[in-house]
Amino acid sequence: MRPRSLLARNYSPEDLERIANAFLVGNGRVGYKGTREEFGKEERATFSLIGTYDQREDKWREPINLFDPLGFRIETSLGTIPGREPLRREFRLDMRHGILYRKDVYEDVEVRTERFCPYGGGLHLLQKIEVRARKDAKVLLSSFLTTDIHEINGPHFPEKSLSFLEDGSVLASGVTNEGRKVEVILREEGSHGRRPFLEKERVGYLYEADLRQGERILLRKIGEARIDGEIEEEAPLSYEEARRRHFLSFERAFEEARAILPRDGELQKGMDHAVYSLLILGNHRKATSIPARGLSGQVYKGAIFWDTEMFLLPFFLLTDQEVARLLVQYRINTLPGALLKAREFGFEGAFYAWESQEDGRERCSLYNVTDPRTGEPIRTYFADCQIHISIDVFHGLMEYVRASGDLRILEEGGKDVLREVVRFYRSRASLGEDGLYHFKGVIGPDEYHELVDDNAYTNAMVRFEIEDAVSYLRKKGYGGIPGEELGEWLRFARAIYLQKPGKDGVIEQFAGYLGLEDVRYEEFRKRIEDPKEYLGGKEGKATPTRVIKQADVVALLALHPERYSREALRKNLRFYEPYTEGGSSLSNSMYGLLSAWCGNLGKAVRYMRESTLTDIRGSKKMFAGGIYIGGSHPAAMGGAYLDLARGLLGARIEENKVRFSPNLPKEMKGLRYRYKEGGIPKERKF
Ligand code: IFM
Repeated sequence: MRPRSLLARNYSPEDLERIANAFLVGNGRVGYKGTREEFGKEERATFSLIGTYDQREDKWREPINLFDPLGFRIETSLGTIPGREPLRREFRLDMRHGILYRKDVYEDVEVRTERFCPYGGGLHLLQKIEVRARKDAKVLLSSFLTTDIHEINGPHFPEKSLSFLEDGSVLASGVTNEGRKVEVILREEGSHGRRPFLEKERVGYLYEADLRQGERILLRKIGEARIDGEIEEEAPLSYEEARRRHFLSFERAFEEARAILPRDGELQKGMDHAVYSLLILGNHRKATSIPARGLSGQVYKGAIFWDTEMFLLPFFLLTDQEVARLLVQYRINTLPGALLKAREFGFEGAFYAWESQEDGRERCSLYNVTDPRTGEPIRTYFADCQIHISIDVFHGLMEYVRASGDLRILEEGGKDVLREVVRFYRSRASLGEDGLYHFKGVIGPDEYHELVDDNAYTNAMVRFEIEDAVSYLRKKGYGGIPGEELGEWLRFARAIYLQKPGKDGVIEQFAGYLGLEDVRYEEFRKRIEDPKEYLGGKEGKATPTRVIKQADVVALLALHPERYSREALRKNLRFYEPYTEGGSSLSNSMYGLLSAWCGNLGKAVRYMRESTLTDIRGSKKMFAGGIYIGGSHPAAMGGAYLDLARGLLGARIEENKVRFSPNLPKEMKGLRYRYKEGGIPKERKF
């Protein structure tokens, strides 16, 4: 057991990026990176918000970052922070209570802070600062709200201003390029008298005190954001009361969702971090879904990918179906964007956006990476051809319906999603001379090979998901979609061409894949000249080879093991593993899941462990071509949870009844798994 806390002591500057992502706090609506309070835009300090986007001129549209209420500066006779090096420094993330603590010891003062975003709450960020004298010292603490913030594709606020409000709070206000009014209000209570100050891009107070050894200045701050004047929830009046509530509710959510693993401190820490990272993304208020980089900022345009349905949803289905419903609702609400995209590409039905924002329109640029050497944009076909996204959305919706038994959501727009997705694939398929439907010119989960025909994942997922949905809806006697129509879906699905395992048991990733240069990743990597080099696409070095970015056939087998023989599962795991770069953080968990189905439990645990430690280690790629893609990795966290719950415990949830068929390695015997059934917390010992 133990962990529950993540510690970074006397960290070095190279660790800062990793800590910023692994130690972030949030509540599914807003978040704040694990950066030091004196950090600003240069260090990418970010008060992030999910669901409000802005576009500046022809730059990429991305979520706005909020004005930053955590600014501080401390002066004593020995110097200024920032600018001074502490003797000791520490961040401690209390994962059980969702609070980040900082403690820095300087020669004359000790600085302690804590911060959190109230669990289940609105757009609030709270912070406490304590400056304690280690020897008699005159301390000047300035605490401020700043409009000088980090933005990747900004500036997003051509207009912005700072002011004092009548009650002494300070206000930063701005209007985005798209005309959204954004305000951040900061109210603070201090232990000492204060003087207001207003300077370019900063508004706040100065607290001055002659401290005797052991005395302190204490400050409590409550930051609140409003978009277009909307108060999502009233800001708490009292810091301590809000903290008490948050502490208890986060603890409850965490303890009810965590697994207690015997005798493996590292895995416990990783799994706790995965659960923590998923809980801080659980939004109980709006159907905004979860961006690929979660609350860590504007990377990937704050967009929602297949990550949500395939990697994140399973956690919420087993721990908090209120959040799961909102995730599904988001896809229902964004159906118009998917209908529009299909029309724009010349198809019918719903072609969901590869990178989706609040309106569901496609936000993935046609030139989504750059050449790091020349800076030239590279044409990528993710938006045009990564058509598996629609069936992933379909899968997510049906998983939710099957898990919760909530057929009502079908009446509330869910059935239109199903229908339009099927319509899309019918219009996108071409009928071959073999009398079967083929999907040509697509991209599978391995994004390096573009414009390929008959990607195994895509074809099989479309077929299996439609078949499974029809059989479930028929079994339920669901009349929202007429039986005749379901029959047509089924006829279509059954006529989709499926790659069968060859004589050697291998399922070819796409037509012609096996004819590519047979070089394993370990050998191939010697050809990489620049670590930022983009390996896929027309000119990419991986393109003429069998090297793939991430699990593709393996993902299919991991998601639908019941459709294949154990032999086929094993052979494909063994075949694809050496060709897989694992460049995407999504890859490990699919390998973990398939390893579990193959009974290779040691390997399953290894992949799951890697996945849980993704952000703690901060080892993932920071660049795709020349584009910065750093940040946190929610899908790796959700994927690790999937490996544990589904792969090792065999958890299956149907209409709120969870059944297990465990497949645990010896060393994990005694594991205690906590989940919910119909909203009721349960624990099961294995
Ligand atoms: O959705 C993934 C994709 O599969 C690989 N590139 C990153 C995306 C966002 O996580």
